[in-house]
Amino acid sequence: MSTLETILSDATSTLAAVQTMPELEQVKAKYLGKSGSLTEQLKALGAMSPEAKKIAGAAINQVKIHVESLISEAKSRIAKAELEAKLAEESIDVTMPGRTAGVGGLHPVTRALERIEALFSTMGFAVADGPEIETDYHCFTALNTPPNHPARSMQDTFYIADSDHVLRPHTSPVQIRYMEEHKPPIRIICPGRVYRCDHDATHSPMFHQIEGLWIDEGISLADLKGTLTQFFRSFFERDNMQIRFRPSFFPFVEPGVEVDMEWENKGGKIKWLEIGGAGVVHPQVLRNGGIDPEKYSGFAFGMGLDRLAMLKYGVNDLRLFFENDIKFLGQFR
Ligand code: 2U9
Repeated sequence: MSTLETILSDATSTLAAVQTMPELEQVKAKYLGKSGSLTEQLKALGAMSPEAKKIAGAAINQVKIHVESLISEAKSRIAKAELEAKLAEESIDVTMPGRTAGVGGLHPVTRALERIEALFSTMGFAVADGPEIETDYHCFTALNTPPNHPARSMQDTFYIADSDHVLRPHTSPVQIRYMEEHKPPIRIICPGRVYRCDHDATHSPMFHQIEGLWIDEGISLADLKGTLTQFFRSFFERDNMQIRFRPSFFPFVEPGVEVDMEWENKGGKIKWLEIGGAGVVHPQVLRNGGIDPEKYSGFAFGMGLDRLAMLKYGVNDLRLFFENDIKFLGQFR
């Protein structure tokens, strides 16, 4: 066998066995590299006569072309095998659960509020709102609590220096404004943020209240009792929950009542829980709102929305509602 034939048959079997790209590079260098066997053959042409050079050169080139095509065949074979191996290794497990997009949810206080609004709307109440920065008049004076009245300290709020504005300590000014602009019958609930100088596990300087007002001819304490009893039973889904009304004092109502509900604590013990305040709107407050107390009467009530949400969802620290911790909030989706 001539040298060229040996080179070709050697290259053919070597290239058929090559498995990886680095191996292929080595084999390529062995034949076509700087001191590869075919390169050496070509170099030897220089010492030949023109006649011999022509014949030998053509033969070497033919083998070179053949070897080059064997190399490119091996190259695509290896590339294909490598791709297949990679795909097999990276195979997708279609039984794996998908990655969900982080879906948000409503804040528990918002959820409680939406539920409360829905329940009161079935009883014919509309929702009203108003400014959080309020005049001293709408927060206190119109509600029968003139400057220096001792009841002001009960709801001490944040006063804005050198102005007659405060951060509202209750949503009652919303009812005053509503009365100024509407004639009875009036049937509204007023939810919203309110502010007081207080901060512990059950008090936050900002919290949420929901107040209500129903004014018409002949509205009495009996309507108040029926409305609130119905509301608490529906909200807590307890058809025979007992609601208790105890005499109390608030400057804007007469008579005034504290509202308690029957509540079973963790140990299964039934006790009374104070849940709001209410009363028949004071005649002077009606007059302040432009309503004739000789013709109309009404009741009003107030309760802490956050507290209702705490009881409904079993949350024991009010501050959790306002810390925006996703681990806490994520439980209410
Ligand atoms: C007008 C007339 C009367 C609203 C009332 C209460 C009693 C009351 C507290 C309950 C829990 C506030 O969040 S709380 O601390 N509220 O006790 N609120 S009567 O009376 C009004 C309101 C507006 C025009």
